[in-house]
Amino acid sequence: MSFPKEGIIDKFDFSGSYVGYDDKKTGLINGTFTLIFKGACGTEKKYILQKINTSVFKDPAALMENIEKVTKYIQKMAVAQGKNPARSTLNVIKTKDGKLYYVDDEGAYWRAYDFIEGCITCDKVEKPEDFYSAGVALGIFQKTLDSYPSEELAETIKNFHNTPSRYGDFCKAIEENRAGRKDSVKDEIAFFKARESFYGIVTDGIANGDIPLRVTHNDTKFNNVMLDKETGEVVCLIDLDTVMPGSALYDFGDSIRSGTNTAAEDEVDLEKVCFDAELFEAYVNGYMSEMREYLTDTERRLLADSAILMTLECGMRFLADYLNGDIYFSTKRVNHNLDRARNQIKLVCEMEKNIEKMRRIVNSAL
Ligand code: GN1
Ligand code: MG
Repeated sequence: MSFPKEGIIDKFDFSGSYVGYDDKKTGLINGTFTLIFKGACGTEKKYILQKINTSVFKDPAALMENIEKVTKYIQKMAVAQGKNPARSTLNVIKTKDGKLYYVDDEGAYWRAYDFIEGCITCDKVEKPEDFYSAGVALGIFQKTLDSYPSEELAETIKNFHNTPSRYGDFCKAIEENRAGRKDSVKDEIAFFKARESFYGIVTDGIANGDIPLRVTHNDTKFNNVMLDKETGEVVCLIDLDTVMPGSALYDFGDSIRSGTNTAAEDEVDLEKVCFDAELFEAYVNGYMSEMREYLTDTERRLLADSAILMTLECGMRFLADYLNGDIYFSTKRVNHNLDRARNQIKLVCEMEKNIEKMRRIVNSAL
């Protein structure tokens, strides 16, 4: 992504004088830059500037409203609990005319945050302690927002983690076969079709009232968890674009999908893709330390299964995008989405082998 024209930087209420930028290359959706400023006495201050992907987020104004409401609420709760609000969540930097985003002359949407100093985010979990902390981070996030009325937030991407609806999109992609790739992925298609009866486990619970709608993050990949660079302790969850009403199981399951994979999400050597039960246990313990008393019986019963559900959902999204001609996720090579889909399929198989063990781990943490 090319760097924004300086005119854009001028629109935000940054303090100090602009020195330069870094291009951050993680994330499959938005373009992200770190801006460096110098204050009057020479101190450096950084900000995050992002171009919102409006083909994914069709209503960036509602998205920014959601983020502002949730971050202000978390900051307020942090102050009340004697915590540092600046390290408890993101902080939106408004434009000079008080808006949550700036629309440039090409119609692109830009937004900015304070840069949280002294933290790291990693694509891969290196040690159980870090994944324990990630579980604590999600637990704190959900617990803090337990009292926030989720109906005040907009559903910025309809049916984002509605797995039956994602499966419907997947079937449509097969039928349309837009990129002409259908016949080359028959086995992968059959894998997702064979599991159709499983896809409703969470949406059915929501429909019959056994699973509450909460404020959820909806993109709890390990690299969206900020940890302290020195101590490894929890700082906060970042990437709040998909914060909206959802199920706690979406967040738990997606964390496990991303963090317990012994390989990268796009690793092509499937021998390397396994499920790490030790990391699963660490996450469960961290998460439970915060959320144990808040979960309903149905949520507790489905925690282990939600990891399989979210892995299946992500896998079918990658495969659907492959069938559609790679129009959603950013890709760096021809079969990138197919590689990702195969990787998730392997991970599902590994989790299915471990499901009884996973359920036992959850039960002992309760
Ligand atoms: C996308 O933007 P990023 O990389 O954090 C996607 C998630 C997927 C993830 C898979 C808005 O997240 O749902 O789980 O890729 N975000 C959106 O890596 O679709
Ligand atoms: Mg994201």
